[in-house]
Amino acid sequence: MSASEHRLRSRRPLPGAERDGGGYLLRWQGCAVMGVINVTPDSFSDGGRHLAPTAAVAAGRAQWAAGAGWIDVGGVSTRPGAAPVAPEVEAARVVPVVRALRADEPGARISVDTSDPDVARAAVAAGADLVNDVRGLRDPALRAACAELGVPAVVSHLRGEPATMQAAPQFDDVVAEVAAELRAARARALDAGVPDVILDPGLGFGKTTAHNRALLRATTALTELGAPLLVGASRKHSLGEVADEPVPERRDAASVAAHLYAAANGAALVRAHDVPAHVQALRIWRWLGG
Ligand code: HH2
Repeated sequence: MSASEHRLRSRRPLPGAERDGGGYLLRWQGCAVMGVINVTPDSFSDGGRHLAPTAAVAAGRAQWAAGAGWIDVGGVSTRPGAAPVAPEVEAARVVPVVRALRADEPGARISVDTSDPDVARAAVAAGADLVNDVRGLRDPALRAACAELGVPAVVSHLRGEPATMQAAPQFDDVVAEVAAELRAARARALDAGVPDVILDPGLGFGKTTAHNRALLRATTALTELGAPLLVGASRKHSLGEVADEPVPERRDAASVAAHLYAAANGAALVRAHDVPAHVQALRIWRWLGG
């Protein structure tokens, strides 16, 4: 079985992309790894570890050297109950890291994990190639920013707000509802002029363990929504519950297992804290014909 090809368009130069009409087209085979760099004091699994810019840049460079396809830099924790962060503080965390990574690794693809249009603009000016929004570009100002900047976006599924999302997640048919809402969010983004989107079911964002299981098991169906699919299960609570591991940093084996399942069912990207473990696992799986 040969791995399927995925495509992402941008109107800005994107490392590794070819010229395509007036823009750029990135193509890749199989499942790539998006490394997580949380420049925060309070992220659920690695808060504080990369708050110092030098630590964040070193970790990003190590992820790129280990074979990441993207490095995702975020300055706000989205865990339930996390304290709000002013956009100026968020920008002060992520922009120097993006700028230094761009300078040190000109070939790296860099994503900024934000829902704020001003942070997105500042990060793209500093060298980010992609906007990753856990709120699915529901803010028209963020859609307009991505359209104007000419950068593609990750459109992730979330109802409500991260602070309260786990209070009482409710779906009648989680797969059908998430698929319909992602389809609508994709259309809204493209209509606004965003060059392209990656879709993400938003595992753990307003979902129970049963919802997350149903969405993972529906990976193949979700790859048919007309965009590359990103799956972000890394270290999340549901994996800890099923694997019986209460400490998030000890959930990397569980994360690899969930992500290999997603890759085997057509995911184009997995968002992971432990990049070397994921790259190794995916290489072996590909070697065996997966
Ligand atoms: N999960 C987190 C953050 N950003 N982006 C996408 N597209 N998909 C995800 O599943 C996703 C995401 C949460 O993980 P993390 O960044 O490690 O934690 P925190 O929000 O506490 O910083």
